[in-house]
Amino acid sequence: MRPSSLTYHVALLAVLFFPTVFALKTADWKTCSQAGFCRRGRALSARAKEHRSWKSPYSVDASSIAVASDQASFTAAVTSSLYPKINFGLELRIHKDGVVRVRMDEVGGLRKRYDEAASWALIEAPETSHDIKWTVGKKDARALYGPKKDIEVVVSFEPLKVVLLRKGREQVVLNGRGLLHMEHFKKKGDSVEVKPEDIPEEGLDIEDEAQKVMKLSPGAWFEGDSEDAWWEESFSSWTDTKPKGPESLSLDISFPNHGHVYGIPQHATRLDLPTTTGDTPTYTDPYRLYNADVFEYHASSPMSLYGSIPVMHAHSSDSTVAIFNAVGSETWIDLAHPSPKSTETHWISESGILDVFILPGPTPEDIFGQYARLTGTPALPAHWALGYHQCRWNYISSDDIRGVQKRFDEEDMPVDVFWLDIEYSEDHKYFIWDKKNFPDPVEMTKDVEAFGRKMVVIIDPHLKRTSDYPVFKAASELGVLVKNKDNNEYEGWCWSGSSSWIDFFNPASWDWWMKIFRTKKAKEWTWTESTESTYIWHDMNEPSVFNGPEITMPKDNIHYGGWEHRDVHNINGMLFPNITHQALIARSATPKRPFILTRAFYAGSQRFGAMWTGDNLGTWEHMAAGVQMVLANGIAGMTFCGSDVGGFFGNPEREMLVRWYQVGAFQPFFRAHGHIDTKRREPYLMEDPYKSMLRDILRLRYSMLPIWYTAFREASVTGIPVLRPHYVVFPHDEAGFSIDDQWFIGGSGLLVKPVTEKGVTEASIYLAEDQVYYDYFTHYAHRGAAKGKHITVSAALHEIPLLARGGSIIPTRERRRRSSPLMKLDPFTLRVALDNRVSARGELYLDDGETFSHRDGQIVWREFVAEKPDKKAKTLRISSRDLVKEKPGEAIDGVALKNFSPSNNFAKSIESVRVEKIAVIGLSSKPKSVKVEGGQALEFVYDGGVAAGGKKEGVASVLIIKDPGVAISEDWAIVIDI
Ligand code: NBV
Repeated sequence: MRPSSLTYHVALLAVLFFPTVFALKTADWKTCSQAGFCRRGRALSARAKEHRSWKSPYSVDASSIAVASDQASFTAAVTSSLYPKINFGLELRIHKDGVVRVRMDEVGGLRKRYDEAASWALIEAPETSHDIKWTVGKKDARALYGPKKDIEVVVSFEPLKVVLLRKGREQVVLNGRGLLHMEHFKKKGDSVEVKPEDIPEEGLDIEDEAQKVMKLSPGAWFEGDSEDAWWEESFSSWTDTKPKGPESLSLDISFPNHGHVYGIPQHATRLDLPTTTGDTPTYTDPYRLYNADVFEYHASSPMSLYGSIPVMHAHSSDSTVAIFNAVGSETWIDLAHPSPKSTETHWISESGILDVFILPGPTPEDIFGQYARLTGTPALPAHWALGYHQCRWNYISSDDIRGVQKRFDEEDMPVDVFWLDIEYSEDHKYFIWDKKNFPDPVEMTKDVEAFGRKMVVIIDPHLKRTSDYPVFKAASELGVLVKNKDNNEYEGWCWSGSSSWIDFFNPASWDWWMKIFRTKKAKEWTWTESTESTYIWHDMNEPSVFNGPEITMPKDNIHYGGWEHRDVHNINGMLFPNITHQALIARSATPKRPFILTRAFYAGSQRFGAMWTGDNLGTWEHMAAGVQMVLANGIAGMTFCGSDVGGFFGNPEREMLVRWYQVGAFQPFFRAHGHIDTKRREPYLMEDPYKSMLRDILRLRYSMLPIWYTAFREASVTGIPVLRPHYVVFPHDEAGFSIDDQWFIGGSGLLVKPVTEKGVTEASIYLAEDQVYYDYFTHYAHRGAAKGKHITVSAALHEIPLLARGGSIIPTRERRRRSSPLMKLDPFTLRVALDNRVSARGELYLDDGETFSHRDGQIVWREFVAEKPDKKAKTLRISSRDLVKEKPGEAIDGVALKNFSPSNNFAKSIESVRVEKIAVIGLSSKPKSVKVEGGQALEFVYDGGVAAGGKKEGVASVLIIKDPGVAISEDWAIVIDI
């Protein structure tokens, strides 16, 4: 039996027999000290620490500086005093929005370094600013820019250092600690003559004066005196042949005035990233970015997981800045806080050029915009994709799927999507149905579609190497499979046995792959046994290879263009959803928005769909870690994200399952999933009271779909994540910078803190401002405080701590339906949660939810405002206005509203959709009358609550206006005479 499969099965037995005791395995993955280049990088930083006057050997050759005539770029030659004959080129570009791109590459080297990571991540070549003036002095070059001319980039020449300042304060510093090192390509046995004057006094490790003029191993004081893992390296039973030799890249990036850093997903750790170096580091290893299928991952660890986004936000109460380090190879990141208000990081990558984007902020929202202009915004999902997804490994037959659907309907539980894991396929030849159990896949899908529902089917990236598998056969004939180091088709082991992997870096694979997804017969093999309601799940795309080093591909495998797998590993997984995304758009005459779930991801993956946090464990610890991970993924672009509800491994007890559904219902991607050996746990299988609790949670999610969809519109335009952690909403409130267990949903004003602990009956929520927050269910008015305040809310098992921030108008749909498409013509309820100043605002975005007609203006986008016409007025006016008209400069999915076509068939199609209820929460007295402005008087019911007026806490008053007779897509106003 292959080794990893054996370990897998042993671990599986442990899960089965000791359901809550999980074996946390780490030995299959490297620590930094087991990865040659990371060891070298950390040793470099240790040497730098030992020598007080450590100085970077890299400097700018001032005579080589060239500034483009339009000021768009600054270029210069860089040399290292250790290797005077090796040339490097430095380039800085300042983009229109103030982002600074810093690139450095070896020039005229023995080989070319991989320089295409950014081209996979970026949406287009960024526009550079011409509104900049570089001033080149003797010691440095400077550019002052920004709307207030308060941002400055300084390139110091000797040693090379790049600093971004705002108002004279350092924001980001590259190579401030002198850890920059681009190992140049060399031949075995190369050494360099080091001249005595090139050796910094304090930086020298060598005591013998005579040695200074001898041939030293290259840069001994700097690089160390051993050729550690330069030409070959082993881990466990694998040997990496490293034909290119050492080519790693080390760079220190400091944030001298920022004490909190977030991002670099994916790791199972806190949002406010814990330290890995310094006096008392939380972790002893650096954070690792190397897409990996980590079996039973630890809930708190810097270890790699399935995806890698080299993006880090640095935050303080004054500003937020960020960096995007566009590198595709394995990367380790050390992190320390030399003082509570500053951060030092050290990035060590195995290969690639230096290509760092500095995002100047200064607010979190600016950072999201700057990052989105580089790598794109999250795709606007199909509306149904925000419903509830029911998955397990595996639903075993078409009739099983039909049976599950029937039970959901019998129990009156809404669900939108049923999922099929790998066992639907014949011998794990994906696309090919196992006809014994799935004799009628198209009919089965149609039965699901009959209720507006969809199927998602898994397509793993490993292709069974057998000539009766048309997908493998075609890929092999086309020559688009990844090659091994000897340039033959790479063969590894996965679910399908002996397998090969498509090399999506090869453009010849794209067209072919796209054609596979057509549902009609064609000359080539197409997936005729699927429908246009069949969507895709890409698992195992790190790629996971059972018999490969660290359960993935050997690094010396070869991709298109001759690049080694080591150069592109972290990008590789993203290409599957990328090309499949295009395929699903292309398969229909009227293109529909694709849905693709991916496990591996990279910067830019947000353009192609959703991701999940992989194989979590059925423990409370993992439930809480999942929340932190979803927040971290969100701020790095992957906002359409969720964790397996219920936990992938293990059999959750009832209480845990209910809590897990509560967490899932408040994550963007809401899917229950479980391992093949877990007991079935569909919500209808529970007994009461748990079953009713689960039903209520599902219904709550469905009632809130308008909120989720509206938040996704905003994310798809601005890049602001759907789940907003505290530091994003209150960037000046230090007390909240480490909060990662409560969050806001979009701009709706809903603040949630699901319980992730056993036996809890109360929860403490932090309120950052002097504002009223109403309990969503009881309308209890909690009062925050200007300096921040913790409140306690009841959180018995059936209760979800959920508050509506005063000042919000929240649109919901309260009718019960089997699936979300059936809600299309349902009426709306508006909850008006009045703030301290008796006002509120909210938004609602709607479109057909499945095609791209929204790009053509087929949308409804409303703003609701509740306000007193003036301070002393005795009336409260609640109005609805058309944001399409109000904001002509805004864009939806890249198309400016002013360019929309005037005819709006979508708006017409929902003309009849009413507002069926308006609930005004927090009025201080019973209104005298309520009427439609310029129209009829309306009936209302007023419940005065319990002593909740002014600054007092208690149950707030609720005014219910039933059936106000207004349509959701029209302008209207309702006047409440108070
Ligand atoms: O395809 C089987 C599973 C899948 O259910 C899970 O969600 C993935 O993360 N897959 C991993 C492979 C095997 C896991 C042990």
